[in-house]
Amino acid sequence: MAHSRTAVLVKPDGLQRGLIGEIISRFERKGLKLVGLKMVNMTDEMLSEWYVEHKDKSFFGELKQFMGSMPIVSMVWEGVDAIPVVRKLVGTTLGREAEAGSIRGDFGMSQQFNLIHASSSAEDAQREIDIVFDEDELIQYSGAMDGVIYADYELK
Ligand code: FUP
Repeated sequence: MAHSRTAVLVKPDGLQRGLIGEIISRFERKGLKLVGLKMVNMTDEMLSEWYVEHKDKSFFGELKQFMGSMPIVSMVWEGVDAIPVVRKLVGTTLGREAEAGSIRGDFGMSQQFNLIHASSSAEDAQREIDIVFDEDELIQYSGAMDGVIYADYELK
């Protein structure tokens, strides 16, 4: 099982709520590996590409305005099945219905102010990573704990 990568953004509300450490900590303790991290002011152009699937929706403009209003913290996490694993830790879109124990379920009430974004497919992950990160900003290193997080056959 090859490791895959997923993109995470802590949105302006997550930054203002002081949840950066909490969110990083949840992914770390799960066993995911951080391979990219930076703070970014998302431009309208970046956000139009990021949310291209929503470009015809009524909330598109408002969503971009919110996401561009303050810095976001962008991350790339790596692990076996990283995309669905991170989606599960993040929880469903509407905070007040999201599962208790998930990030949105534990900290959010809103649909738009739902604290965090996580890639939903391999294609989205690659596209989203490319919007925010240059290739040399993604750091390759061996995870010292891989041998206790995964069995050997899971790393092949
Ligand atoms: P998710 O994959 O859970 O982040 O959610 P979606 O792709 O369905 O939605 C993308 C973003 O649009 C979410 F952060 C919430 C936001 N949104 C609105 O702001 N208004 C809406 O009516 C629906 C979604």
